[in-house]
Amino acid sequence: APIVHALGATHPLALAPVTAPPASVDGFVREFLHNLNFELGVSLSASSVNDRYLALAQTVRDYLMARWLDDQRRLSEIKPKTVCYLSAEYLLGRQLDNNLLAARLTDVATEALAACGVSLEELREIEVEPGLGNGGLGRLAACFIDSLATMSVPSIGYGIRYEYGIFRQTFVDGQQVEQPDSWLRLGSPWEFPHPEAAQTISFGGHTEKYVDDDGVERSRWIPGWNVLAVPYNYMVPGYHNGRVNTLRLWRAVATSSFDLRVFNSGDYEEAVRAQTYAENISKVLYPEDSTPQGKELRLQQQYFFVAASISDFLENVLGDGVELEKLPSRVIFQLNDTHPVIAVPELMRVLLDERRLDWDDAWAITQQCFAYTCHTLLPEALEVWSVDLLGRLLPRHLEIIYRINEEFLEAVRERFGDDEMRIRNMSIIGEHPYRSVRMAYLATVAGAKVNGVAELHSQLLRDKVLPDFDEFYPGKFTNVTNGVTPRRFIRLANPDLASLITEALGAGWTIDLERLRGLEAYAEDPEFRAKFAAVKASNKRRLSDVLHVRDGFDVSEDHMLDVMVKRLHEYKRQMLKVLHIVTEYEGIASGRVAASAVQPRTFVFGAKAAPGYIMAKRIIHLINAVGKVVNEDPRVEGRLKVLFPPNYNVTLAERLIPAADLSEQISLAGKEASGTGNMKFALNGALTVGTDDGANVEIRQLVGDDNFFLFGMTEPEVEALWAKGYRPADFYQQDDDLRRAIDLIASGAFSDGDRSVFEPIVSNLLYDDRFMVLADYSSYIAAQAQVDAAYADQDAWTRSAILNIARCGFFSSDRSMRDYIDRIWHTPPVL
Ligand code: T68
Repeated sequence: APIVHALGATHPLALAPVTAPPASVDGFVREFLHNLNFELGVSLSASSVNDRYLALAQTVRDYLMARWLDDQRRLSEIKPKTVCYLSAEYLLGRQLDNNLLAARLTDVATEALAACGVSLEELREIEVEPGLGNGGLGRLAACFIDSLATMSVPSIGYGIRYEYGIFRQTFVDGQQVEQPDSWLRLGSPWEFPHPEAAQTISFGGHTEKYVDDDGVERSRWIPGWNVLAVPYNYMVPGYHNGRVNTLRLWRAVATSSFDLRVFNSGDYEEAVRAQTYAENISKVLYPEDSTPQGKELRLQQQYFFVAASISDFLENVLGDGVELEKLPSRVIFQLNDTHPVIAVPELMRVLLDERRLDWDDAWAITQQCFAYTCHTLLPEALEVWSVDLLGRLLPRHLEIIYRINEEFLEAVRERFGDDEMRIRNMSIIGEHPYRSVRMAYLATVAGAKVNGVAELHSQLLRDKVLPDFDEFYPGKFTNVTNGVTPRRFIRLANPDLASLITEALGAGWTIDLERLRGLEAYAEDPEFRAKFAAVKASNKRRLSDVLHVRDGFDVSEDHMLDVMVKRLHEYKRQMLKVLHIVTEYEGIASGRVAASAVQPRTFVFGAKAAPGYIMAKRIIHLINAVGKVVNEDPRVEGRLKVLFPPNYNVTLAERLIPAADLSEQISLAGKEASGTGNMKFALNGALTVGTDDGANVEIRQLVGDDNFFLFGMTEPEVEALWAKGYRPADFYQQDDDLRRAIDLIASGAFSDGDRSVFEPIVSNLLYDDRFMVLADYSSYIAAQAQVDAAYADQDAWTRSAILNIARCGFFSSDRSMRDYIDRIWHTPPVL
C-alpha cells in the first residue's frame, strides 16, 4: 500500500510540501550527480553527453518541482477562472535554457557543471527542440503560455503530443526532401506521463433517439470504436516569479494493445492493426501551413485532443459539486484557429447527453465558455469538414451542429427577414462544392468573442471575411495584436543585447517591455551606439560559427545581413526577394554595374514548404539554384551571397534574428494576418523592409517612417488593381530590370541551361501571379536602393536600429495576454 494510505491522507508526511534542493553550486552538483547515477544509471566518468544532458534536465526539473506542485495545490483550492488554451500546435523550441533562466539557475548550473568538468554549452547543443508546430500559429501559442506563467494567470495549455513533429528539412540537389523528426529518440526529460489519468475518446458508430425517465426525447451516441488519450504534462515556468503552469499534451494509445489470439496464429500484421490505427492519431504533426489535407486523420486528431481536454478540465480541474451554470465563471476555452472548434459540439454533447442539461441551458453555457482567434485571411485556409466525413466519424456532433445552425439561422431570419442570399452566406453548413461544415462560422456563432491577430487583420476579418456576422453580433469582434516573449527572443537569444539594455535601463524590462522606451535617449549617445554596433557584429560572428558547423557557411561581418525566414508560401512572396537578388546579380553579370559599386550583402533564407505544395517546393529549388550561381560567380567578387540553411526552426531563429540587419516582411498587403517574426527582428534591432500588411502596419506606426522601409501597394490598392484587371505580363513588358531578371531565370542560367526546370515559376508569374509579385517589384527595388543608401551611413543605421528596439515594447506577448484578459477572458492573475 502506498505510504500515504498507510498514514492517512491528512498525515503531516502526506501534506508536507515538497522542498527544492538547495540553490547553491554544491546543492546543484549533488542533485546532478544523484540524477546521473540513480536516474540514468551511469557514473560521471562513463556518461555520454546525452546522459549528462538528461541528468541536467532532471536536475532543473527538481528545482521547479516544489513550485509546480504547490501551484497545482493552491489553484485547486482557490478555484479561479482558468484559461484553457486549445491549440493543435505548440512550437516550443529548446527547453533547457528557458527553464534555467526562469528558475534563475543559469549561473549556478554553469558553475556546478564546470566543477564536474562538464560544459553547459555542450549539453545545450544536444537538446532536440520539440517542433510541435508549423509556424507562427504554433510559436504564438508557445509565447502565450510563457507570458501567462510569467504573469501568474491560471491557465492550462492543451494540445497533442505528436510523436513526430514538423519534418526535418534537407536539400538534395537544391530540392527539399523531408525526413521524419524523431524528437523523442534520445529521451524526453521534460515530460511527465500520467497513464493512470487516461481519457477514453470515442469515434464512429451511430446515434439513436430514446425517451428518458422524465419523458423527454433525447439522442444518444453509440460509438463504434475508441482510443485512450494519455496526458503528458510539461512544466511552464514563469520568469522569476516562482510560478509553474502546465502544458498538457495528449498521446493516443490503443485501448487494447493487440489480439493475442490472432498473434498466436501467426498473423502479426493483423494482430496489431487496430493498435496501429488508434495510435496513428498522435503519430505526426500535419506539415501544412494553410491548405487542409490528410483529412480524416486530421479530424481525428482535432476531436481527440479537445474531447480529452474538456473531459480533463471538467473531471480533474473544475472540482466536484460545481453547478454547470457556473462553468463560464470558471473557464474560458480559447480556440487557436479553427483546429479545435469541434470542441464546441463536444461541450454541448457532454452537457446534453452526459450531464442531462436541456438545450437552451447547454447552449447558453457553451456560448460563454469559448472564444475564437482567427489567424488567416486566405479563403482556402478557412477550414471546412465534409458533412459526410464528420457524420461518419462524429455522428452525434453533426446532429448538434445541425441544430445549432437551425437555431442560428432562425435568429438571422427573425432579424433580417427571409433574405435567402444572406441565409445561405451565413449558414454554418455550406452546400458547394459539397455539403460541409464551415468551422470558422461555427466558432463565430459559438464564441463569446472573435479576434484577429493585428489591427489590419481584425478590420479585414470584419469587413471582408465575416461582415454579416459582424452586423449580426455587434461587439463580438475584437482585435488582439500578436506579441512575442522577450524572455526567449531577447534575453536568451541575444544575451549581449540584453546586458546592454539592462546596463542602460535596469533589469525590469524583461517583464515590462514598454520600458524599452528608455532607449530612445540612448539612440542619441555615440558611445551607446558603438556598443550596440559591437553587439551586432559579435552576433554575426556567433551566427557564422553556428552556420559553419551546421552547414559549412560563413557570414562576413562587413556584409549587411538581409534575412527572410518564415514558411514558404506564395503569399509571403519569397519570389519577390529572389527577383531582387537576380536583379542585383544580373546587373553585375551583364557588366552594367560594377561589383565594387554594390553594398556587400548576405541574403539568408529559412523556409519549409508543405510537402504537397509543389509551387513552394519549386521556389525553394530556385532559391538554392540562384544561390549556387551567385555564390560561385567570380564576377560578383563575393559581394553578394545567398545562404539557405536547411531546416529552419526555433533554435536557428534564435541565432539568426539577433544577427540580422534587415528584416524582410514583404507579403502582399491583405494576406499576412499578423506576422510575429517581424516583431522579433525589430526587437533585436533589425530594420524592416515591408509592405503595409499585418502587424507591419503597427510596427511602422510605432517606429516611424524614418526607421522603416515601406513599399508596395496598400490593401485597397490591391483590391482596386484586381477590380481593374491585373495583367502581370504588362509589368514585365514595361520594366527593363524586371524583364531581364525573369528572362535570366527563364533562360536556364540557374538550371544548367535547362529552360524547363523553372518554366512553371516563370509562367505562373507572367500569366497568373495571384500574389502580385510583379506589380510590387519596382517599388520593392526602389525600397532596396534606399536600404543600400541608408546602410552606407552605419551610425545613422545603428541609431534607427536602437529606435526600433526602443519603440517596439508593445510587441511583448505579455501585452497580448493583458489584452486577451481585458477584452476576452476576464481572468485576473492569481498572485
Ligand atoms: C500564422 N498562421 C499567420 N498557420 O500566417 C501569421 N497550421 O500571419 C500569424 O502571425 C500567426 O499565424 C500567428 O497569429 C499559421 O502559422 C499555421 O501554421 C497553420 C495553418 C493551418 C494548419 C496548420
